Amino acid sequence: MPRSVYTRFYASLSRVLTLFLSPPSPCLFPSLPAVSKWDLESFDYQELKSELTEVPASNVFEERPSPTGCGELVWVGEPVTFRRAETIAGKYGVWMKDPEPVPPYTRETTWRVDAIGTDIRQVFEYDDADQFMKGYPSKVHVLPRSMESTGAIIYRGSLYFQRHKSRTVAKYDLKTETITVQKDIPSAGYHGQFPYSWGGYTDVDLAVDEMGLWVTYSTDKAKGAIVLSKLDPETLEVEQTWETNIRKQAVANSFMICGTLYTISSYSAPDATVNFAYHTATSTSEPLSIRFENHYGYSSMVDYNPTERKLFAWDNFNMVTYDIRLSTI
Ligand SMILES: [Ca+2]
Repeated sequence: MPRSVYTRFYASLSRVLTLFLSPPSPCLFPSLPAVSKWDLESFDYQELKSELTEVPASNVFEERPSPTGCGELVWVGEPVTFRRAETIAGKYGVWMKDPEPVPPYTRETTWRVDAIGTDIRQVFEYDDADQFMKGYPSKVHVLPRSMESTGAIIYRGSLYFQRHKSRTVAKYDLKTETITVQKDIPSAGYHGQFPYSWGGYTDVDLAVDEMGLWVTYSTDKAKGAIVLSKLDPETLEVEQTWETNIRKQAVANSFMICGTLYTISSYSAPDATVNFAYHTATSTSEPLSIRFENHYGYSSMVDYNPTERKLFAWDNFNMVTYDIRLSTI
């Protein structure tokens, strides 16, 4: 066969083999299948698409995760539902696992905050996925200060959250049940000044990835464009700041993977997309079109867990995860 056809055939074979031979990503809930039928069908579709868009032969052999496991987002799977909130307080919310837990917590410990209300203080702690799915918390924390909206994150045994009606981020130590540090995010808009498109006072959105702790917001100076800062998780000092060209109110949510900010086009459309990436390494952005399904029509929180290698989201009372794939093309 001609060399170009042979190269393409070999590339397809190599990618299919990679799919089946690579170790499965750490499975959040071992009782559930790691790869659904849909995922495989979708991968086939992705394969077809990548063949049509023609991958240059010279790039074919670089298309694999880097040694750190980092890469660029190329695919988001269909949402998998783990739990539905029982009351109206759970129409919006935050749920997550700690990507770097510290004792007494583990990678199985699961956390949940129902975020409807003006005095959000309760943080539900579950020993594992089974207890979470059954709705049996092992403990209910009551925060000494109330939380604003759905931007909170859990990292290294602490809950980081934006305080109600302020630009202050607080670090709450889950073991000692105290706020250990709090700091203003300089010039950050709050309480409806620069929310995401769905509103809900989503002015300040915290995120964790392979590189550490981040915060997404905007300022008067940035005129509503997304500003991104890397935070020291110990002191909450801003280490570095990037001003993007992505208007915060034009996107539904965002998350960080490997130092890149990704935004979602819509909180309600069933056929939404991950529509922009902003790379902090190069201070550049690029448009994307990676399918992202809002299955229940109202995604109020989307965040990445670098240990689980999944997106965690809260979609209209439902707590869901999405598998992802990264590439280093
Ligand atoms: Ca987010």
